[in-house]
Amino acid sequence: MTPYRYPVPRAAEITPETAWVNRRTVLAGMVAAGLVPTGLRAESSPFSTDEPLTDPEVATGYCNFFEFGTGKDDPARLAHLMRTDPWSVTVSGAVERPGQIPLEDLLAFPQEERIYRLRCVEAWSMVIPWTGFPLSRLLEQVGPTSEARYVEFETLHDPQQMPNQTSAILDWPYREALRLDEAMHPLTILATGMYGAPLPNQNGAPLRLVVPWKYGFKSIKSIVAIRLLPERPVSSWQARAPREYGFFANVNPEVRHPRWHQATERRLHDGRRIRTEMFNGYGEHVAHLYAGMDLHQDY
Ligand SMILES: Nc1nc2c(c(=O)[nH]1)N[C@H]1C(S)=C(S)[C@@H](COP(=O)(O)O)O[C@H]1N2
Ligand SMILES: [Mo]
Repeated sequence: MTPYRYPVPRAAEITPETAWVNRRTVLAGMVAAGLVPTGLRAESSPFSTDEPLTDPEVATGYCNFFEFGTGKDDPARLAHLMRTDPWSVTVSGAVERPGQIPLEDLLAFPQEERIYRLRCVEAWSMVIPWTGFPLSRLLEQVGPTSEARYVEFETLHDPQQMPNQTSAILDWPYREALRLDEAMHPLTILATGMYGAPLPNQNGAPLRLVVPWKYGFKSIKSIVAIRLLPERPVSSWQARAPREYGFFANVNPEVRHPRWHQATERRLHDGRRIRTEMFNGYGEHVAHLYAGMDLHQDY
């Protein structure tokens, strides 16, 4: 398969297979015609990789979003059940200005395009052009107090819209967290779109975290709550299997996961197996955050 290259192919070149492909094709057409919302007209970033992009049909069809099922195609089939409008994010805890922020206010922040590698702990990876804004932009607006050390995120919790939340596979809602300095790092973004179009539901619409030097499970989808905390919280994956999922979850080829080697990864767009890089290749930007830490201990 030839590597996918931006911009997206003309709608006529894509064979619609299912309803969700159809919707995405329509979006691609809208992008080409300049009809996407102005909030998604993004500046590109020096943080972007110039590696070939993953085909959008792969990135939107092969997903992990356990709220809709554990199969890779469950999210694409079922995520239309989630209502993303209206949407808001509640910010609470150790902040000067807590409150409920409507999605529209977040879309009004200047949006940038960031082409990032996404490395799943299951040892596959993709290259995705996200649209979004630095999480620091939002945190500066709400003003962390001197107590704030960690930032916790929570996904929507509503089994009516997320059918697999009736299962006990995770302690819902899905929760993730970062240390405050990781959250403030300029590589850390809240994504509102991908491939120049609004985020498809299965990829975490309308707002998801993207932390490219960490395993994919840190990049929590469909965020409804953000809490600033003095103490380190326990994430959903840590609670489920603490030996398998550490708090930091930095991509590290030297620390193996009990079920998957982390030394190599499979690029989903061409099936190529490549060597995994420390911090997913973002070490020059983030290694200093972990100076003096034993990353075998703090995995
Ligand atoms: N709420 C929520 N966020 C989630 C997940 C999930 O199951 N639920 N899966 C995570 C995992 S394991 C990965 S690899 C990425 C996958 O993102 P993608 O499907 O957009 O590629 O989302 C992460 N965010
Ligand atoms: Mo993952």
